[in-house]
Amino acid sequence: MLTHSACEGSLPHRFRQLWDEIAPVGRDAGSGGYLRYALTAPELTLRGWFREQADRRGMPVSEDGNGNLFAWWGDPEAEGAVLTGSHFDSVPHGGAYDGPLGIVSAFLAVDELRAAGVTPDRPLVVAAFVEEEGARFGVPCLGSRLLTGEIDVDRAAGLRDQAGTTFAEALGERPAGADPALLGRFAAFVELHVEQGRALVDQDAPVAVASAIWPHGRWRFDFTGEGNHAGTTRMADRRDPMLTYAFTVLAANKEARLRDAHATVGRVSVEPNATNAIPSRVTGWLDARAAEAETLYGLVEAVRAKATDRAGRDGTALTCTQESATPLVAFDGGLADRLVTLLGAPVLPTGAGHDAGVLAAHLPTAMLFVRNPTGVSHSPAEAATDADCAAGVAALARVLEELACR
Ligand code: HGY
Ligand code: MN
Ligand code: MN
Ligand code: MN
Repeated sequence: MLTHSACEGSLPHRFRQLWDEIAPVGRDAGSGGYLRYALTAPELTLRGWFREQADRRGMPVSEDGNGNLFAWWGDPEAEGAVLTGSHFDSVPHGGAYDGPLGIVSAFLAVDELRAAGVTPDRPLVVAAFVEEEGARFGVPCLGSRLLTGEIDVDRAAGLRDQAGTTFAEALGERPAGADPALLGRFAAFVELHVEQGRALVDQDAPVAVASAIWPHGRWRFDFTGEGNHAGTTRMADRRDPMLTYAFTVLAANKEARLRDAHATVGRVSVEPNATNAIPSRVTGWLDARAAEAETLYGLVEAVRAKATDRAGRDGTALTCTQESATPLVAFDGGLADRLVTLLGAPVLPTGAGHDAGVLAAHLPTAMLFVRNPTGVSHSPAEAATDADCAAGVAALARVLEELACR
């Protein structure tokens, strides 16, 4: 058995040393946040770092043709492998921990197991999934959706970033799509992630086990009107899509509060985006989440109905397109119970999406959350202490040992 004393005294220090290797990559000096979009220079640097880490540990790396990387400790052809890892990519000006913490912790957990003389009976695999945030190509968890066949390959290949580059072009090939043979080699997936709220601060615990992910999705609202001169167009003559957009944002907030759900419009684009022109078009992206699918879809329908009604009054037009959807994810109860018993950790649901949520439909999957003292995420203010990160590594190592040693 792995004992806590394996390298405990030095673990926060070793965490910091490894962490500092990637800390500067893609960091914006102005905001202090990260611009690590999938398959752009900073993320490619991190993927190179992943290969170096695997190499240092004698772990061969395989790719699945979808942009996902896998580093293997043990025979890549063997069945029953235990998968861990997360993603490198960030939202615009995102925090340091969302994603990379799961990958750095995975490599350190391998080190912990080796230092304790543990030899797994099944392969242990560290993964880096591509485009988890959907910040570049619009669809979150794109890599894991491709691997599991949860997104059509042609649709994924043709997704474009804001410069017009397709995902296939960025990847350098048409994505390979579902790989049931590879998936079939994994007996379990455990993703460690920074907590994206304050529950562990309130509960005074460094690590939790996830119970569920709220159903959530993204909807694009395109409002069109008539572009015109700001100084000469009478107020009564305007067909201003910004008004319909603004009304819709307020409606989304109100409808979410009524239902104890979450609605956010965090991205907007305006044409022609001139101070002295009434816009011709405004596009807003609605991110909506709720504990139950019925509540989620009821919320989106209510927002759409109110926006449509308002568009009629503003003389504008509205189209609403669903860009992604993630159903309720209830993590494997048996696996979560095992982890809770092993770690004595609290259990948390979350409103955040993860590759673990996609993989959960295909293999027994669990998540560990590490306390975030600010409770803030998708922002430079996201945080975790070295001590809590070390507790996360130790917890992950124990879990991997439990799952990979018969
Ligand atoms: O948007 C999300 O829930 C995430 O953190 N990927
Ligand atoms: Mn995120
Ligand atoms: Mn994440
Ligand atoms: Mn003029």
